[in-house]
Amino acid sequence: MTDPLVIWTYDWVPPPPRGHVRDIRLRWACEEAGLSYQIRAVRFEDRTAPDHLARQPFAQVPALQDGDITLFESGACLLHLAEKSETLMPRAPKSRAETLEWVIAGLNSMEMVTVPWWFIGLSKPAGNPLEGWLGSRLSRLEAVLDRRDHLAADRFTVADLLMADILRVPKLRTALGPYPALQAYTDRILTRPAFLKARQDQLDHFAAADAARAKA
Ligand SMILES: N[C@@H](CCC(=O)N[C@@H](CS)C(=O)NCC(=O)O)C(=O)O
Repeated sequence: MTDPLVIWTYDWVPPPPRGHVRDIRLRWACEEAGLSYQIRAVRFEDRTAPDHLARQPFAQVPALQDGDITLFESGACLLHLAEKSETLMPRAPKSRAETLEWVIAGLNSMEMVTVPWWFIGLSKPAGNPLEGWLGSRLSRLEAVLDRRDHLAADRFTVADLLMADILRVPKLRTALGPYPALQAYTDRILTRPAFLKARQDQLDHFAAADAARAKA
């Protein structure tokens, strides 16, 4: 019997990011693909300890353990999971190539804008200097999703999972009004039972940590 996959996250985070910590991407992918997995947690205060740096050199989460393979970067972890299940990535070369390109586009063309936009917006809610850059990316993605329901392969893939998670960065989802196709796409992908379970499981995980810390 093969060992179940292990998804590493923190034992605790402050309330604002709960439901958004990127281990959710891996939980969600495993739920979609029916892959069994365990959650293990590094103490938030111990994130720069050598054990954790060995699995995530930036002291972040998530990390994924699959037997003797340990991976960091949520995108790399998702692609590793996608190799295990056609639910996440079709095997036909053209569909597989489309899935790969949209995973990279999610990370390198969208998330490289959405995260700085969100972060700068925390201190500059009006007049965010990245508004124009974000708007140009959202407009182009709107044009793509106006013509089809999914990014790649004419069906749900790990690229949609990742893009929908990127588009739900706090504040962005409510700013999707001028982009009806993007809004409909995000709403649709985020009603998938696998996402709802992954999100609830993450919220429960951090709530349990609160209870454990209150007892200690
Ligand atoms: N590029 C990384 C980003 C990971 C990341 O930002 N993780 C956050 C949680 S969602 C984290 O660990 N933040 C704590 C920190 O940066 O110290 C990935 O996609 O895995």
